[in-house]
Amino acid sequence: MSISFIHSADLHLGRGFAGLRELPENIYKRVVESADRSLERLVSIAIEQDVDFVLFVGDVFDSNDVSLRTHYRFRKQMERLKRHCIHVFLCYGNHDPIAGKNHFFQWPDNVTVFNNETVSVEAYTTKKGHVVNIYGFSYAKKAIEMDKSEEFIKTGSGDFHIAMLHGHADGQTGHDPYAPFSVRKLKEKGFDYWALGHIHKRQTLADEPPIVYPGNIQGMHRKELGEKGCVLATLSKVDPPSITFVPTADIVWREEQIDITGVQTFDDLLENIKQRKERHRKKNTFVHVRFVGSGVLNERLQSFEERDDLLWAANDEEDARDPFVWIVGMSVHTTGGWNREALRNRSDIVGELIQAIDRYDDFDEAFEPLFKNRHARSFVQAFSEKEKQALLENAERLLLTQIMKEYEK
Ligand SMILES: [Mn+2]
Repeated sequence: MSISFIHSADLHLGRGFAGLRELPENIYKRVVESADRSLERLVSIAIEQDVDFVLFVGDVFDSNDVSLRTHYRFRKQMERLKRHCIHVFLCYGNHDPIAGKNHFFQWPDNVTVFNNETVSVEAYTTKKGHVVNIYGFSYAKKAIEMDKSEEFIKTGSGDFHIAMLHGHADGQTGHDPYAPFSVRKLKEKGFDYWALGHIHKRQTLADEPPIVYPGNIQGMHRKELGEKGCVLATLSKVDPPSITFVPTADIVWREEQIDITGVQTFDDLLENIKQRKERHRKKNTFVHVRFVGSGVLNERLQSFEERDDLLWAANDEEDARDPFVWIVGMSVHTTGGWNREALRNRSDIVGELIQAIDRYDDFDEAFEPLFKNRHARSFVQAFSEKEKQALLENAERLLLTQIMKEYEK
């Protein structure tokens, strides 16, 4: 006796990509459609694998203001599943709560929506006659502060019990702590599978029973690195559960670190960048390049204009390639060939500068204008210690590059 299903969350369909307007038109179009294409692949996999059902655990849409086109595309994929008699269970998350929802279309009748903020249960009978109890809830508004796991209580005589929970596991970072819960408590509740959503990084928090974040289906910025997709799960009454990640993303985000130590010319540097690009040629890829090390190219890399030109050269003719490997940005963490300790011990302005940087802790004062500005305030959050350190290191690199250039004249 076994069942199989696809577990997916955080599709964020209809998301805008304001930061990527500089892209060539054909690549920008691909970005806009990337999540839709990922969903299309996910549905194809569900059909090929002939799963019993598909779960979408919240943040299906990026907001309640997404376009008619986005709703239409989603409905079309649900209809494909319907033609193959595959049922869908869906709950809405903090990005697409029930209140204020824009209903362009009705979903076909193979889609069951958990339309209440209180946890409820749906009993579903598979083609082989197994009864699966599926539990879920949707966000009514864009935040839930309470622990929803309390409301999940196994009921009825289903063969399998699956819980859908869009929320924040203890110990996670980088996401709003909505519907927070403890993994330890979930384990004690006797369910066969916890289908989580909300955290975009794919991870298995427990094996028995499986407690799984499938991650989002399409990376949306340079911090969401690597393959993205869904989880194909098989649960059985005799064998251990099988949990397989299936990549579906249309564009993969990567990072490449290039050490400039010993690199003498821009010919060599550009050649190096082009070789790195070919490593990713199998899929549409966005690459962020980090330059590290120290050497003769440092000074010119610190210049915004020259970096911009290098970026342009690295992407030359790339818009005609299929798949494309596009360099989306470059960050410079390089230094000149100098020895920081030796510079620090000097009794001139260079030594004073480095000593002042080492003593520096006036971050609050430096950030004050930013946090007092009512426009900036809504975009900027408090800086972590690590981010403060990175800002300081960047400032040091820029200052030293300028000052040493004058000294070495
Ligand atoms: Mn969320």
